[in-house]
Amino acid sequence: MIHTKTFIATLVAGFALASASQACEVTLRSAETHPDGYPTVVGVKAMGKMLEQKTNGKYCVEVFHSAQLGEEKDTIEQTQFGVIDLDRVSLGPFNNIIEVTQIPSLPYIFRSVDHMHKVLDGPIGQEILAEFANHDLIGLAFYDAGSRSFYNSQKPIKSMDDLKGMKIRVMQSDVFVDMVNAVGGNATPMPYGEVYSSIQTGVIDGAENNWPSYDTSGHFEVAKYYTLDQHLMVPEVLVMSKKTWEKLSADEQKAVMESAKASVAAQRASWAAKEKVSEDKVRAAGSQIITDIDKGPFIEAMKPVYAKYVKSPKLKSLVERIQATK
Ligand code: GTR
Repeated sequence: MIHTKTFIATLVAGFALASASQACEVTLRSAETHPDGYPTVVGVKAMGKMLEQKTNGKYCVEVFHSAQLGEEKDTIEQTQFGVIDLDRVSLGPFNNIIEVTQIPSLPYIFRSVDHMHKVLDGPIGQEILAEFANHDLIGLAFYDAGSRSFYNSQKPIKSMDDLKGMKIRVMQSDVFVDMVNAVGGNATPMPYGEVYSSIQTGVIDGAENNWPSYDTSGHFEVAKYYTLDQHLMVPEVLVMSKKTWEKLSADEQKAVMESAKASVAAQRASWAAKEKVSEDKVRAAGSQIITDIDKGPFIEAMKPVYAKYVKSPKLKSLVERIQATK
């Protein structure tokens, strides 16, 4: 939190054209790996605007996009310590910290985007968000991230055989390491910001992500074979540091929660539009998109991953409840 000195605030408030974030009393710092304009940035900015209105200009949010505050794993720690107020991250980097986040991160757990929305917008989503409180964080809302598919610099992947021995970057999560190894690849966990140069220099052969990330990271420039196997649908999550949360009054906490929930619509709309724009862009740039792929063997190969991660009665029942959600 940054408390702007009163005299500066008064001065700035006097300018009709002063931006909202300059005029507010307390600026909450939000970490973000993607560049400005990315749907998650749109979502968090919408949240900040609503919060500012609800608190009559007391609180605003500044998004430090493009990994200005560091890679996701590090920003999570800093948010736990209270150095960062808000963090928009994929659920993936939480997998090794908060066990329950492994479940919505399992391959092929969601049948469709609609199914994922039904699960996350209902009691299951709330239960998962509530778990963050045991880890110095407050889970505020889930955002969309479409589905992730494999891409590489070497050759078109049409079957699991083609993946054999290929070095594929995954997020820093054991679930994803096991997932890639289960389909015959050689999983290499690393931060997002290192992927471009690692593909370029041949340290890895490829990675996996959704259309907008494949586009805005520039990975399509160095890995032009994109196989639409859609093995993951990992939601994004917006969290607040518990340290920041505890400094707020009950009314202010309510305003934060309501603003975060309300920003989901803006993020989803931005996401749907961006997915199409990014897909068109990478196709036009010469990416080869492999769509004639049989997902059956990939789904089958994930069984040991489920067996390894879905062990306790609690997690088993969670998987069953997700699958039973219509
Ligand atoms: C993106 C996600 C980011 C980051 C990235 C990654 O789809 O939006 O938060 O997790 O994937 O692969 O590291």
